[in-house]
Amino acid sequence: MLVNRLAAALLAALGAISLSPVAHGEDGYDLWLRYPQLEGAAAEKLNAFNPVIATPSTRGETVDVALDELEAGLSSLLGRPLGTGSGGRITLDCGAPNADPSGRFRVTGSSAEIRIVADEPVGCLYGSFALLRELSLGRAPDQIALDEAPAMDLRMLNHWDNPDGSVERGYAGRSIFDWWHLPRRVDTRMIDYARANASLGINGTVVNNVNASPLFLTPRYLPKLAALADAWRPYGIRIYISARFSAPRDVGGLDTADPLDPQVRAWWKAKADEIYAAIPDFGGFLVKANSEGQPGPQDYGRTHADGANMLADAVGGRGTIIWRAFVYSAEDETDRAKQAYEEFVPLDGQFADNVIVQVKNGPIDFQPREPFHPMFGAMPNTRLMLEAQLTKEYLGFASHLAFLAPMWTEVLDAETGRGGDVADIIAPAGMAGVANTGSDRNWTGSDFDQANWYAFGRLAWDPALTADGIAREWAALTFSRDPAFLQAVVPMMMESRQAVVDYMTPLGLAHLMGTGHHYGPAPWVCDLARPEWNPCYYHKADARGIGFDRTAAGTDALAQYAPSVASGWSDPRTMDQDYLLWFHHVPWDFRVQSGRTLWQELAARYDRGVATVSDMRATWRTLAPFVDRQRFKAVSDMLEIQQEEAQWWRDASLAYWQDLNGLALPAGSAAPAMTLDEYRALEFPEAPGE
Ligand code: BDP
Repeated sequence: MLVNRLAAALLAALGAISLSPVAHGEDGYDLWLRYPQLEGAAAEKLNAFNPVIATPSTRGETVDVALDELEAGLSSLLGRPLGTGSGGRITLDCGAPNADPSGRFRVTGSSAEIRIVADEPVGCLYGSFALLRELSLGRAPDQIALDEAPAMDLRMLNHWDNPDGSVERGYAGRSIFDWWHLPRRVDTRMIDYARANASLGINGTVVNNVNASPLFLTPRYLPKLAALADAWRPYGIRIYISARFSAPRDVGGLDTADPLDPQVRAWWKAKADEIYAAIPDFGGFLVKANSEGQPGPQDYGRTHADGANMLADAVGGRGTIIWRAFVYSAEDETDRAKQAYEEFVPLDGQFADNVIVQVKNGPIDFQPREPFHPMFGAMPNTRLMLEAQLTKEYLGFASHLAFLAPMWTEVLDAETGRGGDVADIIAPAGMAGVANTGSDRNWTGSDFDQANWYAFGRLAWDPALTADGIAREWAALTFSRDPAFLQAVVPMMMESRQAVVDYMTPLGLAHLMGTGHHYGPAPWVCDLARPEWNPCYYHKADARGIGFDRTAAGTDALAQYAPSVASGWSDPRTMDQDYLLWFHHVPWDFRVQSGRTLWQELAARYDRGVATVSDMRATWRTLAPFVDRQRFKAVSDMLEIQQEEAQWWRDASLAYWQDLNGLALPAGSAAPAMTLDEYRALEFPEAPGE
């Protein structure tokens, strides 16, 4: 895209074409880095400033990238090449490279100069992107005053990509990583990927699925990984891999992977040495162990700490072990929502310093809404990192418009009652996002899913940012700066996630999706081998009532939270209704806070969800004048799918609940379009992502 922009700027200068924000169809490839030509007062101010980039005294690959970005971005915003003579100077003072850069920068503007100052080159790169963002949003050069440092060290994407090019829970085509042609050919997409990440401050990437192939630990893959590491280094991105715990057996020729076995320890140490010889700034390993059939230390009667510390010892001070807390076991009778806490909290203080435990936002699994994970705050002597899912496995895949920043800020801002909110707890570690990228031209399968990549990066940089502020920025950079557009599109984005909650899993319900592919409603599934694979396990509905009793009378999962938090959720009459059925089993005629019965409220929430999608479609229809035709149509088509599927979720769910409770639908609530048996009979052999 860099080349495209330079070419466009050149052509514009020759008078061959004029760049205009919506003049041509766009395919979304340029993400939020389009930098369309400024108009009106903003254009006048930047033209009056007349930027000229001063050559910095210290150069290097990262500073060179920053200079290229500034040159291309500014000329695109101006609609002409930059001057070289007199004009407003843009100066960079970038310090020296450092193995552990803070990323901090300051950008200050006056009528004659914009200064970008950082301790290390990557700070200059972040500052350059921040400057371009501010200018693109219409800020005048002399008004620029930024002083920023990331809130957390690790801001990373986790790709669930496989060596064969498939992507687990990927809805945007095939993997972006071309293992077949690497290391000889590094696709230009790898550079554009790095640019997009660096523009947000993302500084780490795990390139393979947590359900890891041991191939990534073989000599065959090392040059491939090294080629990517080399391509991304100038952008401040370190490469990590998911490590399969049984690799010493799978590819190491040993007959055990016991973390306390000296040969196993020596194998990992030698493996780490081999990797660091090829990639000196290799980030480390991400590990999913003893979960969903993955191997782990418990196979040998050892603990998660034994496993993590063995790897931590192998990488030593060179890298980090990120050990996932997403564990649950078939043999365990415990409420699934309690298992991670029960396994990990007793290990607090036992993990090596270079181990981070990565915890999903909620205690089950990336549902449309979950309470925050009770591990946050419960392990004061362990660094905990938050794992969010950008790819919308449980929120309508790429087809549904659901802006996830409101979900993530809900979690980040949640008070744990044990040393701050979740953002405070994770600050010493970081945030990981399960990536939503793929080979689709628009990267994320739909235009609006780009917003989730963007929002994740912005929040990992600064969790104090507001969701609507991020929506506004993204929409202005991605579609149009017109205030009339933003005034309509931001509220639409802001209500989109709650709409999904309403039409899929209202009032604290969870995990009612189709078996395996997780596409569409299947609350009726009750007969799968493992109890916690069944939607019935989660809703516990019958003729009398619905919901999972997690109070002391039930599984007492509530007791895993600090008393101040647990007490807020203990009384179904006064608590936040959004978590009602997560924590309580109540009769169908239970009176909720609206004064309605639970049954009436449930129907009303489903209806509200479907109605919100209709509103979103109506809003989008009014926005045609602001968006190029290609992307306008792409979004419209997706909204149509979402409308149909929202209706389907509502209808099939109500049909099933009615079958259990025998109640008539509340007045004003329309009958489902099909019978329950018809919904149950639907099959989706081609559903993506499995
Ligand atoms: C579940 C996904 C599964 C992942 C798992 C995980 O369905 O594909 O492997 O999470 O996070 O939600 O490990």
